[in-house]
Amino acid sequence: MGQSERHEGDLPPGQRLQRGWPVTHYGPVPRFKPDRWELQVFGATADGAKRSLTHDEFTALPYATVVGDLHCVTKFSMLGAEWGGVRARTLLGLAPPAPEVTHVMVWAEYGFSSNLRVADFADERTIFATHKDGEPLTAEHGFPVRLVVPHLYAWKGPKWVRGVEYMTADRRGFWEERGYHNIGDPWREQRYSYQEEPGDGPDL
Ligand SMILES: Nc1nc2c(c(=O)[nH]1)N[C@H]1C(S)=C(S)[C@@H](COP(=O)(O)O)O[C@H]1N2
Ligand SMILES: [Mo]
Repeated sequence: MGQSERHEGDLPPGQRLQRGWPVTHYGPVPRFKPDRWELQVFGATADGAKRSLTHDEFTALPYATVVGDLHCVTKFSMLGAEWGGVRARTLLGLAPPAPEVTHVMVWAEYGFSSNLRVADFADERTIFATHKDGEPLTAEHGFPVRLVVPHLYAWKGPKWVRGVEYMTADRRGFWEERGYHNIGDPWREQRYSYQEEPGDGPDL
């Protein structure tokens, strides 16, 4: 099915609709400590410098909303949520990557991570969400900041984000190292790493 044939409200293959919003993650829910929290942008930045944003600095960035779905690889989907926060594009503008950057690693509390191609990260709907449907996120859903990448499976969106690493070569994140697909496009049902084709990801 081509992208042009997709309609608002469609479910990717093999997914079912979920009522409510379940909580899914590996490990404990971190406690937010405002004065210790910072968002770091590091790796191959254009000027070689590392950036660090305090929580106040982050929440002062331009606020945007995007409508996007959440597709968990365990087969439930939530459709049409309105996410509020800071677009990934805004961060790219604030801390530009070097021209040779091809991928980013998004880091969360406790070492959780997920890798994305720069184009997926720079997508107009990729957002560091602080709110859903006008309400601040709860701790379980990623407060204070979680990434949402509506066009990819939801593990590509770490909750409790703390860092963005610009990379000049691809590297697998937490689930991508543990059997999940390196790209994770739900419309192509890219669930598992054994489905990868040459060029989809680094060697396992
Ligand atoms: N830090 C962190 N973020 C994570 C995960 C995780 O284990 N740790 N799980 C991912 C998965 S598999 C899913 S489906 C979504 C679930 O988000 P929700 O609990 O808000 O529904 O979070 C993603 N983000
Ligand atoms: Mo998931």
